[in-house]
Amino acid sequence: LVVLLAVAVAAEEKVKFHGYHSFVVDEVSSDEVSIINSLCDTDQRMNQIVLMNDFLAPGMEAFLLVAPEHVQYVENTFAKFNIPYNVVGTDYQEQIDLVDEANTLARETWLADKARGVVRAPDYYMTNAQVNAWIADLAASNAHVSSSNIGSSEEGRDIWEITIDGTTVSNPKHVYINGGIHAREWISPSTMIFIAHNVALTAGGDFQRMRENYIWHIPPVINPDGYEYTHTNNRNWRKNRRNNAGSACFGVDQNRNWAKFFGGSGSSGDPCSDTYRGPSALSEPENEAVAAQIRAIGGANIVLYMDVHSYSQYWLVPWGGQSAKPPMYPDLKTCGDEAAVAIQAAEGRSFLVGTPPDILYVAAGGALDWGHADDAGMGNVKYSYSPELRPATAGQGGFVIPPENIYPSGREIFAGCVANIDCAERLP
Ligand code: 0X9
Ligand code: ZN
Repeated sequence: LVVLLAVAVAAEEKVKFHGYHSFVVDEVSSDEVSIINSLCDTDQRMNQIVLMNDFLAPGMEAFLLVAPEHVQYVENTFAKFNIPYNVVGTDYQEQIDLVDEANTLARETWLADKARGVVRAPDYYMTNAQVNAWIADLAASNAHVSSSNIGSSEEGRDIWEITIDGTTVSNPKHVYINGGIHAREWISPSTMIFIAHNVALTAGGDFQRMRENYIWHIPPVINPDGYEYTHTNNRNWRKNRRNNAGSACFGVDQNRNWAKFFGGSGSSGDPCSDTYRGPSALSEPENEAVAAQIRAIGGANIVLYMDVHSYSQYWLVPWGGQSAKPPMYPDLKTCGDEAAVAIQAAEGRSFLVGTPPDILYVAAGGALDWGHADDAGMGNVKYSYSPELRPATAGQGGFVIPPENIYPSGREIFAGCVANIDCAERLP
């Protein structure tokens, strides 16, 4: 209790991870899943032995962030159970600080370029305020770009959506891509911003073709409260900042809160869990704001919907909430595979294509499933995906990777989108 109180009192200060070790266990067995789960904190306020995978299933790479005073204990436990492991980092705060320093430099260079008239996509991780100012600027300087405030977060922040309509065809279809549903996955909003910038402005090639043929809708940060919190309080925050009634713990996992399979396995009813689903389907205003936009466009008019995460390098296909596949799975998989080929050709990285249960775990209430489902009031988009962006592993940086990744991530994910869209148009 004393520890919990101390943690609660300190909660307003920025959480630091000095000396935290990054432990990785490759391809965990089901026995190892149980051992690791009992080793890790069950309460998000502890921050002592943190399971960075929100959920662990056999076959996955486990990533544990361990406070210095518990490193010996974790090593002993792994030795006792004969679990092979690697320590891929010994100071998580240093990893965070190095990326922050690189980010400051990248921002200064971008601002200096801008001052001398060079307009290019931001290659630094922006704060909420910077994202919103950038969106306003893009819309103000380009007649075919508009910005709309699609709703308010739990704490009252605006949720901005970029719309790019440079179409030259009649009855154009739409593309809808949302970023930043999980706060700590910083490469997601930046990749969305890269794509928005280039679809809006780049002459020639696929950017121009995509601009002229489709109306693009991109809200890059659909969890602005959580995103802000990763900048001000805890780089490791995942959920939104819902003040949960009757609990001392904050936050709903917006990717367990959607209506399809709501409440099913892989989601938690405990507000202190990182996969807390919330009190009811679409209880979170941030999700409802996105849902309303997709309903208004109409799923049949949307050629591609994506809810974009990091990390692991996957191109996830519905269903996430159950092992059985949707009837349209063969087409979804075919086009996902074509996306992966295009991604590989763009920057040389492999992305694995499949359903969450097949390659990760069952997780009910995800945006991916709501996007695809044709139940009343749901997305009804045939081609609905949840990419997990770079890197592939915790050892390659996990959620905290240098801003030099933003352009290549943008190029490869845009290449994946183009291939996915072209495939969708080709199939009956
Ligand atoms: O667990 C998630 O929400 C996603 N992984 S993450 O590490 N970015 O949190 C996977 C989402 C897969 N979608 C569904 N299972 N519906
Ligand atoms: Zn995520």
